[in-house]
Amino acid sequence: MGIKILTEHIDVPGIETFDVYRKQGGYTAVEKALKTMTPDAIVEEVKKAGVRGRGGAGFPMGMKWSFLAKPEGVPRYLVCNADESEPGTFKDHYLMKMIPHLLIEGMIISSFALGANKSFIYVRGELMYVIHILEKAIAEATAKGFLGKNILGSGYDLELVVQPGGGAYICGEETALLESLEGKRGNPRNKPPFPAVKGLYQCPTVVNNVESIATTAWIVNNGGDAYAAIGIGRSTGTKLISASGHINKPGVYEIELGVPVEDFIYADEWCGGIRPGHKFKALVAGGSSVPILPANLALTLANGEKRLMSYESLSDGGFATGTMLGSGGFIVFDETSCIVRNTWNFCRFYHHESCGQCSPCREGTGWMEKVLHRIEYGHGHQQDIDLLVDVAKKIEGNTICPLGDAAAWPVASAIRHFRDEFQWHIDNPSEATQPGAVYRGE
Ligand code: L3W
Ligand code: SF4
Repeated sequence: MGIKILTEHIDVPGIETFDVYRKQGGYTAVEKALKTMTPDAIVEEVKKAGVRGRGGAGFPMGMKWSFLAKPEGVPRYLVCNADESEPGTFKDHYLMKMIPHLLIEGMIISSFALGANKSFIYVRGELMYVIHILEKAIAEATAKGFLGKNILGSGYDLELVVQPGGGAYICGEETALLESLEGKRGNPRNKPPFPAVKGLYQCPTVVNNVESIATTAWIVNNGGDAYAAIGIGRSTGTKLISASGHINKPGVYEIELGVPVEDFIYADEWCGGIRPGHKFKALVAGGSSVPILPANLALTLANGEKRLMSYESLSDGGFATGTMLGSGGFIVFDETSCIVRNTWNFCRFYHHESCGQCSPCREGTGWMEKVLHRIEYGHGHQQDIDLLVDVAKKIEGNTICPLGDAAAWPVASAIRHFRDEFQWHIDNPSEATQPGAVYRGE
């Protein structure tokens, strides 16, 4: 078993309570940070750690922190993005429900480092029970003097607010989240200005994912260099992977970055292989927004080396032969999966979740969904495959927020790698529309 930074104590009975968490060494990082470190020293350790944003973009966390504007007399905010709605991604929810104090500890450290006195955890609205778990944990931490006024006698004050989300995927996009937090409809804003300059209530704001914030306790306790020594290259540390699909052991796994994709799928300590009697067909490695890969490209790079679970290795080959680590939503498909149906399903999701502000996304996702639907249901036209490629291209890079790209990439990549399957649906409508019919390459 590899090193565990976030999940080491996750199975300890009662770890969701303050007392048990504290017995396992919890809140020692807050003590160290507030009593012995300056905010700048904490930012420095996070920079040294090289930890990259775990929500999907992989943007260096320390760099984001150092972009935070600090105008005199203007409040700064830290907002934790716990809206986790990416299909295939369920790791933040797991972390919060199992070990809520780890996130709270990270929020205290990060808020102190950024000079924020009021911070927010914006939680996916459907997860009311997680919201209750967090609120209970916040009440415990406050009662023990780790939140509120003059924390541990340091003179530092922090109010931590849990906000239920608006129930839309788009509210996980950082600027839509801020709009929603302000009580408005969750429409993404144009960037720049980035939240680091104009965020919540137009004040400087850092928005970080749950998993990113939760790492800061370990970084403060062990140092940024120790964190950077874990993982591979610029993919430092560990990553929570939400594994689902046709594998023997779906679940949330903490892996050291750099594990071969093949080992992650087949080793008993992780996914435990493809379900008995079936073959690995395709992989979505980083949540529904990233390009899908056929099994051979998922396992092996163009140079014959094994593909690794890291930001660089997963994107090796660009979009021609690679994909992205994204949020770590790892969905495995066996040969019984219809790629056309799956692509339509993802596209239907993005069409439904588009906020409608930009025409390429609003109209394009709708058209792609319609065309995919007719191919899947046996009414495809010969020109439909090229039409889909064209619509996807026109969306990509032409929208306010990444939802447009997120809708375009799965379609473009499915056609790039599984064009035969789309063609088969168009050429054999009566066969393709039989229940459970799947193209098997014959
Ligand atoms: C200040 C600059 N700040 C960039 C900040 C920016 C943001 C971060 C990354 O999208 C992706 C998306 C999904 N000054 C800055 C700056 N920043 N330049 O850095 O920004 P960006 O634009 O690269 O990405 P994003 O808007 O954060 C996130 C993908 O993740 N995804 C998963 C999404 C879903 C979930 C979920 O449900 N939990 O995570 C999967 O791939 O498609 O591409 O903070 O402000 N000059
Ligand atoms: Fe809204 Fe889509 Fe434009 Fe994002 S890309 S702002 S979701 S219309």
